[in-house]
Amino acid sequence: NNKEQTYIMVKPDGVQRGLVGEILSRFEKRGFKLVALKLATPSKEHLEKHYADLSDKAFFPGLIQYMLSGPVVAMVWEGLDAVKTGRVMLGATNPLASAPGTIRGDYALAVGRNICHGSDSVESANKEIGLWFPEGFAQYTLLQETMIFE
Ligand code: YYY
Ligand code: MG
Repeated sequence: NNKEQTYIMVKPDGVQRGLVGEILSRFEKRGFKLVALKLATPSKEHLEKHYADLSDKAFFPGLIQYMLSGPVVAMVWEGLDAVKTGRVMLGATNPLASAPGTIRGDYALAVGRNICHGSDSVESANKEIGLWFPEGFAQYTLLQETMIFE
């Protein structure tokens, strides 16, 4: 099957606006398995690595400054097609283009304050999981798994 892991992060604006529980809850209720979770205060260097692909963009300095403005909640979620489905749950990068029902479409307006991050490919997910959780994470069985997966 396509069981994957994806890196999902509540950005500083999402934490400040009290949306951590809401975002966690959406992934839990969808049936994904929480495999890692922490409140983190990453360094500038760490964030520059996370967003390395965007380093030549005009918005990059502002993006890094915003990401440094407060703690973030770093998570890894596992399940069927987790990377693609995670992106669908987040909505489009620009919240003005995000469908209602998505996290950004329900809670955000501005591209530079779009409250959450999700890996865009399995390759990026593996890179991001390694960057944010070098300590690794606990293995456990999700007891409701037979009710979620065929
Ligand atoms: O993966 P995703 O977060 O949806 O978008 P990216 O193209 O990877 O850009 C990362 C991040 O940069 C985006 O979530 C907001 C910010 N950003 C911006 O401030 N202005 C843009 N025109 C594009 C992206
Ligand atoms: Mg991206």
